[in-house]
Amino acid sequence: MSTLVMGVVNVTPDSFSDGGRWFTPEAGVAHGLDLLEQGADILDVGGESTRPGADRPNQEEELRRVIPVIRELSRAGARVSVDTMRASVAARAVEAGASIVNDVSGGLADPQMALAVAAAGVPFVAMHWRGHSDLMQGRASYDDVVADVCRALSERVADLCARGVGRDQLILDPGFGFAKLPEHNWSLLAHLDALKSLGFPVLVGTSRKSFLAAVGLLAGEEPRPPALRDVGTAATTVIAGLAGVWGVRVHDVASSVDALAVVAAVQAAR
Ligand code: PMM
Repeated sequence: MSTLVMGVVNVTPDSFSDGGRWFTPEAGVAHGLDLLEQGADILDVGGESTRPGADRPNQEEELRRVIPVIRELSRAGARVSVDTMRASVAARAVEAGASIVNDVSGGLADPQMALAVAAAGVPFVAMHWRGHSDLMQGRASYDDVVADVCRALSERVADLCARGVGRDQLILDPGFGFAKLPEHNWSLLAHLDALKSLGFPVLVGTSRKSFLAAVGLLAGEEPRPPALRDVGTAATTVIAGLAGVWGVRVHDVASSVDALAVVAAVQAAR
């Protein structure tokens, strides 16, 4: 099966690459519709920035941000995921039409998440996570990042399944940029096969992340700002597509759709 493109719809004032751009519900919906036109298979709607040091919105504020956008985009026929660490938000989002729950904490931030996902019966993206954004970069230390992330994700699988989540609901994500230094992100990208060998669909979220800021620059050149990381992101989409992952989560949908068409053409020629 070919790799799916999940387009990012951040309804936040402060996400690292696009914070504030689609902050009203109308702007969020219009952006989602635009990403659908560019070829997105899934729209990932989130109301909380996970940028290092970002403040968390309270539950009411998070619901106020995401629910109207999810409702409208679902009504328009989109397959929508909700990017949240709160069980209550996940449950309300599914009622509003979301058909995937994407939790960057893999169910660790809210002890009720597993129950909510088991009850909803929808696919659940469990990402590798080591704590909220104020703490995570202090925890970017690994013996062997690929083995450590695989082990941690296997533990999440065991815990989630013990709490009633079906194995067939799970999608795993190594969590690029979350408690990871650049070398950790490159190792994980180089070893997507190890993640796939856990036996679950894999989601890759490298889009515009800071490890892409300095790649290929000459000495003395400034790191690229997030908006100039889409070519690098598309290159990671090629790598993810060749590895046969389930999906890529990206801000610039058009370039990843093109990148995956190239992957498909090469594979068809083999
Ligand atoms: N990254 C961000 C937010 N949500 N969800 C998953 N599953 N994987 C990710 O890598 C991921 C995510 C942070 O990026 P953003 O602030 O630009 O959305």
